[in-house]
Amino acid sequence: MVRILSGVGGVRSGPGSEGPTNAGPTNAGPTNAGPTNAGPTNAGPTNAGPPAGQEGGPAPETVHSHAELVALLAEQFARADVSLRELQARADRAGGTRLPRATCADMLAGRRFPRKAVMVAFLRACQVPEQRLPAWERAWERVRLSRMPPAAPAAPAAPAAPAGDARHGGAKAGDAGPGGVGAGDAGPVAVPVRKRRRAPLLLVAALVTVAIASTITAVAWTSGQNTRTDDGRAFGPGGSSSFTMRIDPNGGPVRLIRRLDARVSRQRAAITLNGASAGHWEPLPDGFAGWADQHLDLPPSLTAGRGSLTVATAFVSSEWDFNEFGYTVAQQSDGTWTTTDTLDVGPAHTGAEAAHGYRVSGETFRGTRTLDAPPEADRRAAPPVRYEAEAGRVNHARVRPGAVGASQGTVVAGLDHPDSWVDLRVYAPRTGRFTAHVTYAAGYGDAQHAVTVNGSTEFTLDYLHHGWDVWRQVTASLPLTRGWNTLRLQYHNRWAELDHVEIV
Ligand SMILES: [Ca+2]
Ligand SMILES: [Ca+2]
Repeated sequence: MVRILSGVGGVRSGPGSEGPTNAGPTNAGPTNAGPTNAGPTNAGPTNAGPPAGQEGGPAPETVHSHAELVALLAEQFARADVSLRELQARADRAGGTRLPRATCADMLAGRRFPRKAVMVAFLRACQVPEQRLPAWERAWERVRLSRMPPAAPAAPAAPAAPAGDARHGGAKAGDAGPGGVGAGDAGPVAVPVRKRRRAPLLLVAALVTVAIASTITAVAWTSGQNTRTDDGRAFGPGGSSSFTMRIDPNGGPVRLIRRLDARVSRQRAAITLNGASAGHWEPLPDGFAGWADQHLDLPPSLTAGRGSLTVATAFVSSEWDFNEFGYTVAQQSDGTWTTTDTLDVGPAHTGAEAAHGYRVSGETFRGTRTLDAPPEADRRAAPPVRYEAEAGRVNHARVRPGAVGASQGTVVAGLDHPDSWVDLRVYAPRTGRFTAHVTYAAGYGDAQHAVTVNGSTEFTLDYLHHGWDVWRQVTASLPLTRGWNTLRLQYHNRWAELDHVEIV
């Protein structure tokens, strides 16, 4: 199923049109929850021991196993008496290896064997003196060696798990991906050691990897009972990705669908199509776990008549990073949705990536995840196409970002003059009457817009007063001709802001 971000709700007595004299954008800005101010406060253990490295501090010289290393790292963390968020911020300020909270949490919980650089960055952020670091590095190397596959068949030591198999606490060095939900809050707890189970699980993981690698298209799910396995990538602050997808220049609206690991919350990224701004991947509502298929209807002005789209995605904010496991482009034509192109993102699909010119920078994760499956997609019940007002042609009005509760956080405001209007290109699979749902806010009494379809004025649309930033839907019946139509919403009486229109 394709998830839609709610475009309705969010009551606020904030900025908005205050009538015809509404001047100047009281732009509150998008509600970006940046990595440094997001998420629950992680107080961490409040063990106030002596500063790291002083007498009685952890002694890495005694470490010979992963469990011992984890216990000592946890002790160090307790002594530092800071949150994972603060550690991450310190590492960011230091400018070296990044220290995402989820990675730290996984390391401290023993779910992952860290990269050496991550461990050192962690210790530095805990203010362990530089002269103590070599002892920690030697400890790390001893543990790493103990985890290598045995040279002799008799030795029962457990090898490292294969890349990215997060289920098993398997830890490929360098696999610094996001942890599970709440991973950022995971305290330094007991270390699960699962040597006995590892061998059969390894086999399963290997089979999964083979299955993925041998699949060419994006429909590369390997599924358990209620789980799916997919490979993907993620990027962090300053990072971005781009790829090119085929579309039908003569087709209808284009929908971009992204498969993501929704356990990482508050992912937001800016999208451009062939260099032109096309909106955002907005954070999913809270409560998502596992896989999600998020979709975005692309502005028709940027897709109509084109045979391909170069999609660039730039990190804006997230609890941790922005992940992408696959993209699908669906296009509506004559009432049916067709998949015009798919891109299976991930290290097991470098061929598909190359074929789409896929590039990523600022990568924070590459690997495989096994998560709860999303609800089954149902193309017959695909959500209606959403046409954002702000993506239309705006005359004598302005685009207002920072509109709380609005779809894409952006609306058209200042539709205050006789020549203030928004033109939207809307698609009809056949000639006939269609229902338009217009989402608006009116905060200065009931308002009206004149509705024009393909240059012919049809009627006035009434917007009942509910207050600014209270997004409500009003319904209208429109006569549309097969293909693209121009819908104009024009100032008529009093003042309303426009968020988006859906045609059903
Ligand atoms: Ca993938
Ligand atoms: Ca909008």
